[in-house]
Parts: sequence; structure tokens; C-alpha cells
Amino acid sequence: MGKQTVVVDPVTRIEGHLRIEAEVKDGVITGASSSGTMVRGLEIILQGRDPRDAWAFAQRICGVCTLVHGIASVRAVEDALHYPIPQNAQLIRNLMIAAQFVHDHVMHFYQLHALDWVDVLSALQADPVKTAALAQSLSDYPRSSPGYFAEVKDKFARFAASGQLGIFANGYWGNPAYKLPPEANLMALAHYLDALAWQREVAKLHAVFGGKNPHPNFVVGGAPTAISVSPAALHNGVAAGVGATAVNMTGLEIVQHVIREIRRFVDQVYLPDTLAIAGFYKDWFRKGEGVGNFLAYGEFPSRGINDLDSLMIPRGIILNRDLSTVHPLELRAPDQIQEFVAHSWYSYTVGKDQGLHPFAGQTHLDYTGPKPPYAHLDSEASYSWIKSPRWKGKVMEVGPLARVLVLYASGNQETRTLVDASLRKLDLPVQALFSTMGRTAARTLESKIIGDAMQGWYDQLMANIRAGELETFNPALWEPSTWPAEARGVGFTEAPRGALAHWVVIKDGLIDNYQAVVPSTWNAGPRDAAGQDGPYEAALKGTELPDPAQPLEILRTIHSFDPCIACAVHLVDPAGEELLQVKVC
Ligand code: NFE
Ligand code: MG
Repeated sequence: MGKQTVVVDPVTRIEGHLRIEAEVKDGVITGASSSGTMVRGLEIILQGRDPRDAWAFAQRICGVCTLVHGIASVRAVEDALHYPIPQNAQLIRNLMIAAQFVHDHVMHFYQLHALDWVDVLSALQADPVKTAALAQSLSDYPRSSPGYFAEVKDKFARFAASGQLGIFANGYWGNPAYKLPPEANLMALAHYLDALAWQREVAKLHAVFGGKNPHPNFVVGGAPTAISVSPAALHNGVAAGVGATAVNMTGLEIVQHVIREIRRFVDQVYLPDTLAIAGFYKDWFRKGEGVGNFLAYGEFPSRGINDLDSLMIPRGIILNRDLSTVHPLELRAPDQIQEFVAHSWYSYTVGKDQGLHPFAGQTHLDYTGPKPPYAHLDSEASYSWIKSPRWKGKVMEVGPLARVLVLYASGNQETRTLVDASLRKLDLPVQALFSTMGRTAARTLESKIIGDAMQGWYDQLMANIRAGELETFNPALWEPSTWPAEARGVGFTEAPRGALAHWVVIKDGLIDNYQAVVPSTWNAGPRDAAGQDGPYEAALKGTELPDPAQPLEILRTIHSFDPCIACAVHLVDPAGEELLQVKVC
């Protein structure tokens, strides 16, 4: 076999428009280019606006991680103004972020990533009795009877017989890279459908605290909801409350119900499914390794957000897969986090080879590429609307794996126990985490850790309410007349796909500069001025691609990062709307 370029554009079952071009020699990927092919411009739209409104605009960066840009934004403004928020607001934010995490991870596993591992057509060959036996051997999830699986199989068989596979169209069904037996495929198909119904329940938590989902409301200075609960109601459980926007006992009971549903689904379905499926693909714990440097900003404060010791997920850096040391990082230091545009369709006034810290960041669109639709990227020049963030010049992977590694390396006991037990079940060493399947498993494991933690935040919130502590909003610094003439701040969070921060510069009460550096920007960005591959690009190198016309292996590794390109560029290329297309030249 000679040299080929395989183009996957757009990659489907992600958010946004991503193009991958891979150079393939003798059946192995020797180099890859990752390109965000859509451009928006939220950072530009925000200039000149009231910083208290920024969250509502910033949140529209994305419709998947709908809440996290709202959180990063209000935190950035609060940081700039040294604006403390009540503890109840902190707890409500923790619960909202956590619900987003687990909702998003389950959706990624079943709706976006599962079909890289699960051959749904093979489910038509499954024996429902054997499927039930398999499911019951994995967990005590109640929807595991032979009758249930027979029903799902019949429904799917009628669907397939109609000749239209709908949401399951365009898969590489029958590809020999699929390893699950028919019964495991049927079980996963049933859980794909169950996961949709479950997500509808989880979304209610955002509606209780933020008025709606997607895109719940936020407010600079606290939580956008009053708590309205009478002491009598707390004792007899009767719903009480006034005002359509106040959280009452009914709302709090819905939140408790959602937390139970989250934990139940993770324990009974998501975690056992991940371990069972991973067991058939153990070779993928050695593939898609990537850059080996990991970064997490940290999340889930028990005190103020800048009290880093109080973060449940710690902040830190892991270099060269070395779990013996967690390195510190600083979000304000001008020489640590910088964005590069050497291979991006942007210009910098300081020149294209310079990096800029986000406080001094620039968003000047400079499209120099070919007119779409184009045959190939010019990967020697600029080839993406995504910038290339770096930490001290180094390429960093962000996301669930980064967080689980930082938790593990800093000695978090629950994480150690869970990770070690999972690896033992699979008979794998800890180094197996640095891989495509490691990323996927880490997403599940952190869902368990975060879902479990939700009960503690809920109990704390309820204890505060019982003690008469109802404050959710601090009005002290709401009026711009109380603000300094100039202020700047950074708001960080962990989004489902990784470390996220917004940097804001406020002058005379208005936004002078606003820069978002987003998880998928870190992971999907192109090469930098030094020629270092971005994380997607690095992870694809060395991957075997036995059938370039069915690049399932590219999808497995790219999907393991859970790409979101709307986030990554936060800045459409209507001409680019085509179905997944593979070009072999
Ligand atoms: Ni649009 Fe997002 C998350 C953020 S992405 S999905 O998670 O921020 O990179
Ligand atoms: Mg940006």
C-alpha cells in the first residue's frame, strides 16, 4: 500500500464541524491535521457590553455544555470585582455543574460514542433470554428481563425492516473491528434508548435552579433563585413556597429525585456497561495515547472558588505521564497559558508566531484558506478556526482523563479505590489509562465520583435551609457605581470536556476584552509555531487504519475526546453541510 490522505469531514456524532485529514502509509496514520471549519465570534460580540449580561451571551457558545460558559462568565466578573457569593449559591452551582457533567457524559457514551463499539445491526441476531442473563450478571438494573429485551429487539427489527435506519444510518455495521457478541449489542441498544428517557429527568435539576434547560439562568453575585420554604414544610414535607421563580419544597424534592436517578443510572447501567464493553476492546487501552501532558483547573469548591484547597477536583498538571508529581498552574501569569495562531485563520498584531495570554488576547479573523468546499487543507499554512492554547509552551490534553489523573495522582482516596478496582477487573495496569479507551473509561469513572458527591452538596444545602440560612444572592456589588474604573478577572470551571476559563477586562463598567479558552480548543487545536501537534493530531499518529474507506479507528480516538467545535471556535460554513465523507486519494 502506498501513501494516502484520508479525509473525514464532517466528523459526525459530535457537536459542530470538525474535519480530520490523516496521512496513511502502509495502513498506519503517520500524521494528522485537525481543523475546526466553522467560525462564530462570541468574543467580539461581548465587547462593549455590561459584564453582568456577559453570561447570557457567552452561554450561547454551546448548546451541549449549555451551562458551563454561564458559570465561567459569572465567575470571571465576580473575580474581577472581588464579589463574594453566598454559600447556598456555591452549592447550587455545584449541583448544576455536576448534573451537567453526568448528563453530558451519559449522552456522549450512548448517543455519540457507543456506535464506535456497538454494532446495532448485530443486535438483530441476539437471543433476548441470553441478553437478559448477561444484563443481570452485570447489575441489578430492573429493566433487564427477557421480555424487555425481546420488546426492544422487535421494535428495532420493525424499524430496520422499514429500510430506514434513521438515527442509526451511516454506521460501519458489519466492520470486523466490532467485537461485541449480539447480546451485548442488544443490551447496549436498549440502554441507548433508556439513556434518552433518563436525560429528560436529569434536565429537571437545571429547571428547578435556573428556570430552564438548556441554557439555565445565572446571575453575577449568586444564584438566580430565591429559596422559599417554610419551617413547617421542612418538617412535614408539604410543598410550600411563594413566587414562580422561588425554589420551594417541591423543587427541592425534584432535585433529590434527580440525584437518586443520576446515581442509580451510573451504578446500574453506565458503569457496568463501560467495564463490559471495554473488556472486549482491551487493545484500545494501548491505542490513541496522545501527548501525555494533562491539565485541570479544578472544580467543586466547598468554600470560595479561589480557595483552591477547597476544590473537590484539584487543580494541576501532569507531565509526560508521570503520576508521581502534580505541577501547579496559574491562570493569571502572562507566561503560563497562552494561545497561538500560527496555523489558525486569525492574525495577531504582534505577529503570527507570538503567543498571547488571554488578558491580552486578540480575535482578528484572517481567513487565508481555499474557498470551501476545498479538496485539502493547506496544513503547512493556516488550517483551522481553532487557536492553539499551550501551557508554558507545552501541548496539554484536558478532559475527564486529565481530571481523573490529577485526582489519582494527588491521592484522592475514592478515585484511587474506584480506578484500581476497575483496572483490576480488566486486568490492566494504570498506564492503560493513557489511551483511547482510558479517556472513555475516565469519563465514566468521574461520573461516579461526581454523581456521588452531589448528595453531600444537597444535604449541606438542606441543612443551611433548616438553619434558616436562605441567602442565595449578594446584592453588595451589583451597582457599577461601586466598581473600580478598571478591573480584570478570570473565571474557571471544569466543563464536561475539560478545563474552561473566561478572562474579562472591564473598563468604566463595560467589557473591554473578553477571551474564552475552551476544552475543545485545547484538545482540537492545530499545530503551534513550534510545529507541535495538537492533542487530537498526536493521538491519531501511529493508529492502524486497516480499511481507509471505513475510518472507524479515527472515529474511536477522536470521539474519545468528545469534541465540541462550537465551543472550540466559539466563533458557519453553510457550504460545509454534508454527510460524513471519506475521500481516499
Ligand atoms: Ni460545547 Fe464545552 C464542554 C465547553 S467544550 S461542549 O464540555 O466549554 O469543549
Ligand atoms: Mg477564545
